[in-house]
Amino acid sequence: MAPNILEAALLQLDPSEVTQTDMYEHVLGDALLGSSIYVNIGVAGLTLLFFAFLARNVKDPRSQLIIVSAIFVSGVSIISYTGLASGLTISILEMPDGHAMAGETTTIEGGPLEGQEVSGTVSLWGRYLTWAFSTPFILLSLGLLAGSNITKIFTALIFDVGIMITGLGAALTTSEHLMRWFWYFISCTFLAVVFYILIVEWPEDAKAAGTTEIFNTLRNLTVVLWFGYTIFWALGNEGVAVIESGGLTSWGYSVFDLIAKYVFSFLVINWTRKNVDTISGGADYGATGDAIPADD
Ligand code: RET
Repeated sequence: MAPNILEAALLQLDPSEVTQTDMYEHVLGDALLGSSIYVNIGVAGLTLLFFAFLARNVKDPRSQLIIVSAIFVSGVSIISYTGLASGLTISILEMPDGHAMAGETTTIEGGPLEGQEVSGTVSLWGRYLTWAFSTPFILLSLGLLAGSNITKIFTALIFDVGIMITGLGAALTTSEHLMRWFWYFISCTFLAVVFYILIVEWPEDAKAAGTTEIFNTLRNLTVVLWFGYTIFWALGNEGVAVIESGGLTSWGYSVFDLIAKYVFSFLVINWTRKNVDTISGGADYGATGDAIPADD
């Protein structure tokens, strides 16, 4: 006989009873969710090797700096998806009253808790945490390509970190529904600062540096995709839950990541290795100490 409402509530586990091992098993047991994570670990690893191979003959330090910055986006991606796959940066959270997923339960898909109901929904909060480390390298390579100055690059990077940390705040806040959207609002204002630099400031710098064409391509890709992430968060299971499934929401981000990270980095690295003369700051670029030639 099916349990009545009271019995069902009693049978439900509290999220605090779900361990890291249970989350690891859940990812492993949920084909849709699991594949959205494992595919990216593989692609990140392959692109790390491929990009290093592509850039193997570049000797100019300024070109290498841009390339290393783009390569490390894949480095952070491995960290990010390994955190999710291992159960370390993924949790079941109970959404506050008023949220579309309030009162929802999650069925654990694998391991000893297989089939067990837990109150709350799966949050892949590790994504937002690690975006704080990957996206600055995307912007660094873009700012250097545009030949921008330290002040503008620094401004873009710190506001970018701000976007992701406040995004993490939005995802992890369970006390009050409105506070989630307040975090989201702060995050969007930081995004506006980054967009201003991308759309107004850097194109001027890129013109002077002779990199307008590649800069515009990468800038357009970035603005469209980053706007996409922002809308997708609002529509996914952490926002208004037009997309309720955790697995589908996760796949959405994974597809965005494939383009915003690997296609972006490929374009940066491939262009840079073929245009070292445009990018070069000389053999001493960035040298410190004794390597800097004396004036006299
Ligand atoms: C969140 C939610 C809060 C509001 C805003 C967001 C924007 C996220 C962006 C993410 C870009 C991620 C990339 C990852 C690749 O490694 C955090 C979704 C504004 C712009 C490019």
